[in-house]
Amino acid sequence: MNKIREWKSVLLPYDQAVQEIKIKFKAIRNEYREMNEYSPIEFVTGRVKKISSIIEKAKRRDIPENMITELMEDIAGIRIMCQFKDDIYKVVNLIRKRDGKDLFIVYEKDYINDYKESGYRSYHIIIKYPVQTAFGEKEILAELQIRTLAMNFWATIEHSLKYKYKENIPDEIEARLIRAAEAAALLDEEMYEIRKEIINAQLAFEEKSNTVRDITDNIQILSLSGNMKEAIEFQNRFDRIWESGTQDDLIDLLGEIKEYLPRYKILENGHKE
Ligand code: 0O2
Ligand code: 0O2
Repeated sequence: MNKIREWKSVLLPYDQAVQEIKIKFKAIRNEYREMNEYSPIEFVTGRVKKISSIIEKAKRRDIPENMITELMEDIAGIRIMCQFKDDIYKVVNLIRKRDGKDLFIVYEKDYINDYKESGYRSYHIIIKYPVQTAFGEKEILAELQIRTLAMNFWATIEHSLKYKYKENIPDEIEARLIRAAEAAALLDEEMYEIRKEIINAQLAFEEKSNTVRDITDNIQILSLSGNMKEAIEFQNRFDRIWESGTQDDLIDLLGEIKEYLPRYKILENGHKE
């Protein structure tokens, strides 16, 4: 078998694991949002390490080729971004609760309390993750990096500079990066202090947009089920409330519209009751 084919088949379960883990964390975020609750997860990304980076890291760490999948922990990488520092530990607890169920924690690294010399901050959890393949179950290692948006901003930029300078970043730039990491940490602290205000504003926005979605969906059902006159009337009232009404007015209107509809047809939170 040639090298390229070999890598492709080795990396296939990693790709599947990344897709699955991403879906699972996005589902947690969506559940919170659908329930009009604050989600400690802002967004999730994931990637399988590039073959060139695997080879380069194996060389740097003296890992023999036949030991790469056992010793390299971040071939599958998931990043979970949070708005605030305390969200990171909420996500860590969510992950710990799943330990022994759909994933197995190998170890954790707290690069937040114990940040790196470079200034790097993130919480890492190395897991074993079982993947069901066409050829049976395969357990792979994956790295979960949990960080705030500010930590992610810094790490993304610093990583690209490291790539450009191949680890030999000029002293002056390195010093600035350390200062920038401290500024990002300060930003996280400041935002943490006003998080209640921010979260309440975001929840109010989310609640309003969910109510508006339910109203417009249900008005459409009303018109499709032949109640055109009522649908137009409700639409006009909605337009007036939109101009000058409150969230309570929107909720009252939604309640009234629902009374006009047969129960099984009411749409709420995007689902049929
Ligand atoms: P949503 O619901 O918009 O968040 P794929 O390429 O299909 O394997 P995916 O998830 O589409 O996978 O791409 P990737 O690159 O793994 O993740 C990108 C996701 O992160 C996208 O969300 C982006 O919208 C989201 N993202 C990236 N940067 C930011 C950011 O600064 N803020 C926020 N809120 N989200 C960001 P999705 O998956 O399209 O779904
Ligand atoms: P990628 O895919 O390019 O991100 P190491 O030997 O230090 O490279 P180790 O010991 O396996 O890595 O684990 P460590 O130190 O916990 O780092 C693993 C990953 O954390 C790195 O993956 C980075 O994604 C991130 N990371 C760690 N330190 C830094 C840092 O100083 N700056 C930035 N931007 N990211 C960091 P890789 O190997 O870089 O792969």
